[in-house]
Amino acid sequence: MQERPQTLGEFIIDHQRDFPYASGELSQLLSSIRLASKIVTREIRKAGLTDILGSNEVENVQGETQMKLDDIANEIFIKALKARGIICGLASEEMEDFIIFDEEKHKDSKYCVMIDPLDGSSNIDVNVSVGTIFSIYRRISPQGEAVRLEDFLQPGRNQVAAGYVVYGSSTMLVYTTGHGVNGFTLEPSIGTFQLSHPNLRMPEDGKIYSVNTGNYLKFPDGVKAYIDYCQDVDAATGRPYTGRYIGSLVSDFHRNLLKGGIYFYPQGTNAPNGKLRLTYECNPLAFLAEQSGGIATDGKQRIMDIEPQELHQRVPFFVGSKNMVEKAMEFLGE
Ligand code: AHM
Ligand code: MG
Repeated sequence: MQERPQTLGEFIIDHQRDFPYASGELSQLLSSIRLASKIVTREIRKAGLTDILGSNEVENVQGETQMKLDDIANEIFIKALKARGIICGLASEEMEDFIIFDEEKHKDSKYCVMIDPLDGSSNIDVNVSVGTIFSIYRRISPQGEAVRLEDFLQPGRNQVAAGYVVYGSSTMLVYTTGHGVNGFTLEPSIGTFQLSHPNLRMPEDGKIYSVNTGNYLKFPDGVKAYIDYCQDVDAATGRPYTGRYIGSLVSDFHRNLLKGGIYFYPQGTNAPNGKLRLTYECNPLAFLAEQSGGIATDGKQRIMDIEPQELHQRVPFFVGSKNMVEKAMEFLGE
């Protein structure tokens, strides 16, 4: 009989020894994310069947219409993460302020979580993949006190772990603790995540570019020139590249991680810092990109070296295969 693939639970316990002084809290935290993502999977899978589809007709803090499933996913993750008393606070893209967990059971917890519970949610109505993005930091304020804003405004290089769940044709959870990137696919009949993509490496080169070209005229000249380069014909470098843009960051990133490619959401005349949020979206994906051999930059500096100034800060974002991002930066520099 074929050997059974390792489950995520087994993998987490096995890799606890990557952290010599770890007390098991991070493992528990990852288990809570695993549980929440299974529940969110269940909700998403039946979205077309129930009245949870559609807009809540309320706007989130970013002024965007919030879908009902955004709320549901947000609550599921908060509940799962709060239940075990393993984190001291959480910030979510769906909420203006961070939440402090200060009940007795949280008093010794040293981790805080930043989360985009359902990214790309405008795709839900049309049955296209969406995702959850998460990022874990060790608090810098003293344990036992209420978590503070500074705990959430740490640069991405301080991340202890980060990952995403993509609710696609299958549900996959991909994460890193700074020791490479591993991907797990949910086996729906038994409800366990199984190690399906061990030690993921993003190809150094790729032939896919992902950008909303509808914004072309608003982009800086360097970005326009790079898009023109992607579309140019040159057999030696395999151009024109293939344009693929789902409009669901996790899915676009995931495809490029597996196949090689570049995703970018640059600044534009309408959006001086682009659209994506540094803390909830760019930092965790930058950590995964770097851990798999790729690059993530805002066009000037490494994403994970940016000192965040506010929770919902936006930054231009260029992420993907090393050689492709470097090439794009050449155009931006000119
Ligand atoms: P969201 O967090 O409100 O869902 O927005 C983020 C999403 C990304 O998933 C996606 O890459 C991008 O917005 C698409 O934006 P646009 O439609 O402007 O191209
Ligand atoms: Mg988002």
